[in-house]
Amino acid sequence: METLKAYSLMLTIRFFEEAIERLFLEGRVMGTAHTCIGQEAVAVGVAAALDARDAMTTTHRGHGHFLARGADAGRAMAELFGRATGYSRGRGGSQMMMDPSIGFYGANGITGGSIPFATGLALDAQMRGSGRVTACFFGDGASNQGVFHESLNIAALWKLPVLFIAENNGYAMSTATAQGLANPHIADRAASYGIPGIRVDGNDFCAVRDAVASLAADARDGNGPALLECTTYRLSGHSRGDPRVYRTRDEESAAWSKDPILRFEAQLKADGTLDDDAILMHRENARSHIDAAVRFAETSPLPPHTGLTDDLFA
Ligand SMILES: Cc1ncc(C[n+]2csc(CCOP(=O)(O)OP(=O)(O)O)c2C)c(N)n1
Ligand SMILES: [Mg+2]
Repeated sequence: METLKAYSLMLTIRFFEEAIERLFLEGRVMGTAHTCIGQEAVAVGVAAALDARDAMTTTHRGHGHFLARGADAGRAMAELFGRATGYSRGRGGSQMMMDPSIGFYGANGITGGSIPFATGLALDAQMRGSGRVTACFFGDGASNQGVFHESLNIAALWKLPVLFIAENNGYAMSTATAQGLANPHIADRAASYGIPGIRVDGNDFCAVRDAVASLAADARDGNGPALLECTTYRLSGHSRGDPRVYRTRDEESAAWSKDPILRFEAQLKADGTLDDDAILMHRENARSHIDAAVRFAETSPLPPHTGLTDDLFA
């Protein structure tokens, strides 16, 4: 992925998430959603290192991963608005978006739920010899689920081509990692299964991209899975309407000073790729892209009542 494309994607994700937070406050979108403001470099860094044939699974906080993988912002927004043009025809909402045609096998509202799913996708890839690598996102909280350990064990044992990407964003709802993880370094857990465990600065796009590129090449060569811990910070609240009483505004200000987008912009300016005008132009383009997505969603039809029982299996 070209650097400027990656930069645009990070902006698209940021403005998409900010739009959602605004739309909730205005009462224009119902239900709930978990935004990933502050975590854009992880989503785009991983997507930038994968091939078109590869697969991704995500969590309840998955809009960024989906957009980074190439989802259409209008259709993703329409899903949040419950419209027939949405990725799940308006029936799933934020935590049920998927599009197998771009190798995106879905969000998952069950904490840790996508970890065994990704492991199964990797088994499929191995059995078919497709050369596909599956990237599986999950949070620090999810790394405490039993299924995390079961999946890492079987993936290591069978040398499955799956990359377990832990987004250590400091919190699982209101529980800080220091309160929830006996060893705060998730990557250390890889040693229990004899697989590589690497920790990178998740606010650094290039660090994430380069680590994933190398681990994906190894997995594709038949060397099995790896665990990559990306340290970052959830700048947004856990979900809609979170008063964030479990942390201080000072802590948040310190985290904002490490904003991955500002950091990437500074880097692109320093190496002469962008100047202030170009940054402004990219920001304006990304904003109009999201404005158009909201217009598309809001003017799309609701699903017809006649189809209420379609796609129900139980
Ligand atoms: C099996 C299960 N247990 C509990 C929950 C409630 N829950 C929703 S999000 C969340 C925290 C997840 O934290 P983390 O894995 O760190 O992801 P983050 O929200 O930080 O992205 C919990 C406990 C759930 N959805 N599923
Ligand atoms: Mg977390």
